[in-house]
Amino acid sequence: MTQKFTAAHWGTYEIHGTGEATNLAPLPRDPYPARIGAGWLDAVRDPSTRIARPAIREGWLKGRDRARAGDASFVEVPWDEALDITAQELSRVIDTHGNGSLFAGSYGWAAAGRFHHAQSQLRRFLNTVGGYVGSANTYSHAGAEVILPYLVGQSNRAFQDSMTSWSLVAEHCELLVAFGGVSKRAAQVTSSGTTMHETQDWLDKAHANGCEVVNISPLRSDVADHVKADWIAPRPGTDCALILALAHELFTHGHADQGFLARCTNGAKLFEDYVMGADGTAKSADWAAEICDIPAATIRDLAARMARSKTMINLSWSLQRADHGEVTLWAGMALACVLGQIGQPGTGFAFGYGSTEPVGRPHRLINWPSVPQGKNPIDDFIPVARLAEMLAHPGGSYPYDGQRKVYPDIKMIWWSGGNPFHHHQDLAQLDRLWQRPDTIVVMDHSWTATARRADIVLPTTSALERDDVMINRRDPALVYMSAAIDPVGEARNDYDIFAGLATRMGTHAAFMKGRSSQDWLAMLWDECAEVAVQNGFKLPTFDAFREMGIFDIPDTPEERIQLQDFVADPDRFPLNTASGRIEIHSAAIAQMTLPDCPPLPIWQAPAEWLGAATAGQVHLISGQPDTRLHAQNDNGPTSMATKTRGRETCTVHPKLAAQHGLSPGDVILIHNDRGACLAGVHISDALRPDTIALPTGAWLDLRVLNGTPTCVHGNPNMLTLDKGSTGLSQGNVAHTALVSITKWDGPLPDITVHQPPVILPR
Ligand SMILES: Nc1nc2c(c(=O)[nH]1)N[C@H]1C(S)=C(S)[C@@H](COP(=O)(O)OP(=O)(O)OC[C@H]3O[C@@H](n4cnc5c(=O)[nH]c(N)nc54)[C@H](O)[C@@H]3O)O[C@H]1N2
Ligand SMILES: Nc1nc2c(c(=O)[nH]1)N[C@H]1C(S)=C(S)[C@@H](COP(=O)(O)OP(=O)(O)OC[C@H]3O[C@@H](n4cnc5c(=O)[nH]c(N)nc54)[C@H](O)[C@@H]3O)O[C@H]1N2
Ligand SMILES: [Mo]
Repeated sequence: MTQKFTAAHWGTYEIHGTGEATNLAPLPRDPYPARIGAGWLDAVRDPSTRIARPAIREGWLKGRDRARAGDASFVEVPWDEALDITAQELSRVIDTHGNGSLFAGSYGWAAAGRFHHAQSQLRRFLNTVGGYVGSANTYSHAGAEVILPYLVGQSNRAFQDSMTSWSLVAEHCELLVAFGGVSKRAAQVTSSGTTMHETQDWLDKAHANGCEVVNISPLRSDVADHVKADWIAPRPGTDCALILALAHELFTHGHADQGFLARCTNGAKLFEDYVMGADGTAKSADWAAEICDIPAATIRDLAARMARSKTMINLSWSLQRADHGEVTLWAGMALACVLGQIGQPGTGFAFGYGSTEPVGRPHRLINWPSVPQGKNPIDDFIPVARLAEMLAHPGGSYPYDGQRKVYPDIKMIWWSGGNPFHHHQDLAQLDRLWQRPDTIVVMDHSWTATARRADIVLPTTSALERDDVMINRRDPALVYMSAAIDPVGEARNDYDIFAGLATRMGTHAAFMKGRSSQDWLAMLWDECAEVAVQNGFKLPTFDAFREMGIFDIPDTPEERIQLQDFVADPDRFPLNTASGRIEIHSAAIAQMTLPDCPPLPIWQAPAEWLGAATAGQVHLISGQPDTRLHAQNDNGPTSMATKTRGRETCTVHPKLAAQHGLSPGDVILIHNDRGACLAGVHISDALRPDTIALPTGAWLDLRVLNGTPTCVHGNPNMLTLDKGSTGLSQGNVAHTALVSITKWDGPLPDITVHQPPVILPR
């Protein structure tokens, strides 16, 4: 029997077991298999969290009410009836209010396969019925997506693709200054799948080769202990001030590379003037020491080390998921320009080493085809994280990327393959605004907090229940994903659900093009074969690929040095920016006259930070979880094993624990004006005493306790701030939040979100 495989955003697995899979084993070639994978199969097979049959919220079915509380009852209906009701409602909304009242941004990570990609299928379908209002950019790095074209004339995607290769960092870099660290935790994940995890391996190689690592982060664990990084822990959200002070030191001691600044940048003199104090304040080490709450000597020492070393400055993506986050990114790039090491092997500037696995991978990139989505006749969209504001202010106007946009009036929301009641900030507010549309359709395989707040719930298969292909331009292998288990309950593939809806909407031919899913896979493979030939190699036949499971692309190693040509000859290879240079000053951004996004990277205090905290407040870091992908697999054994008394575990410094009389295993209430959550206590000195760390992804289990909306399970987005990072990108600011903590001595409320909702028979 030939070995079968499957893949997820966190890795590729051998399917073990006869008939239904009994185990998913990481590939032997993978040096650092993801911890996340161990909980996958059990999470997906868990009957209490799977949506077994189509379900309609009782209140909506009986009287079209909008009381979408997380504890609503649902009525199960047969597929035909569910599809009839959905199609009728979709037609009603389109006929009465137009397609511009249908929001289907549907942001989220869904599954890794190329064909059964939830959002692509949704968009393909809706494009056949007149379109929808979409969303632009990502929760991951909206700030970078919008600002990078102004700074370097490249999209974020192109910038990620051209990032200097890890192999060159390992070989040449003497000092890796890592803002937000480089963690094995976040590097478990690759959008669209991966056959290996190498980031930690590369970091280990750099370390073994004598590269010193400086971890600038509130958490020591953002760099693995054995790398022996120096740890500098500024107040969260103050990196921009630290970066400016490092530049100030370089200018002051004649260590600025004025030649590089003159040749390769625009506006360097304005930046130098600002840093040196033209506005009345020198951005000195002493100045930043106050803001960042670290010793001035540490800043001076770091600047001196950077000046005498081959230095790479890396910013993790987290730094721009914060108030004014894109400005911090800009400052980081400006600092790298002052140092003048951009365009050289293993030094300069990087964005996102460690934030996902493939960033900086020394492999050739191949642009594989994807399933065509068709064209959306509606050109309206919102910046992805402005969801709640859109629901609150139909007709309201706001700035975005140099434009003034107007929020649409949304009557229907359709979400497939994402979980806004995981990913959005200030969930109590979203919960209130979620009651506004007439109708909400959710497609998912599990009873997520979002599915529980839908009117129509259509159960999909998970990636383990269908054949698909992992074809990812950043990976050196292609994987045929075989079904590992039978569909759970009456779950259907997203594609088949839309096929049923398209029949009812009269767009069956346009949506399906007469093809089954297997036909689409074969067609995709044929298109891939053409791309392979253009790239100088041959793919096996589709049947042979299905048999072999993994196809290793030949000759994939390829090293890159970001901006190498440009730096070597800026006149011959100008950047696609207004000046043709790296823009340390941007006239285009100046013209936008945004109060919160100046034309230079300058320090602005964030909306919430420790420098303006009231007594007792601490900063909340809610980074990505080690044991799951966002909220996926939270119900599985790997995630559950790290909970404390069933709740998400929050890391608290011993000093803070002492102040509050906390012991390991206690439960705390974390609260602010927006809401609260309960979390278990883990005590560790590996973070700043005035900072707590609560990973994202505990399924929202919302109650009102003592008058306050409270997640009894530990979802940090009860506490985070929902605002645009600036009027430029409108990115989310998940890492900008002040909270207070109190020991919880009351009875512990049950966690019910891993149990199914009340299901009524038809
Ligand atoms: N506080 C805080 N919040 C954050 C962040 C943070 O750092 N801090 N990070 C943000 C970031 S960067 C991101 S990317 C977001 C992530 O937010 P999301 O991507 O929305 O989170 P997931 O839990 O991955 O949601 C994916 C959903 O798709 C479903 N799914 C899986 N397979 C299929 C399928 O085949 N079909 C369908 N229809 N559904 C499927 C899963 O069950 C799951 O519910 O969170 C953001 N939120
Ligand atoms: N295991 C796992 N890995 C993942 C994901 C997952 O869900 N699980 N999600 C993936 C996705 S969608 C994304 S977008 C990436 C995100 O990748 P990142 O943005 O790199 O991940 P985070 O965990 O949000 O943040 C990394 C670290 O930044 C630090 N940090 C937070 N605020 C500040 C600050 O103000 N200054 C400094 N210097 N450091 C700060 C925190 O200590 C945090 O541990 O992760 C990906 N990887
Ligand atoms: Mo993300």
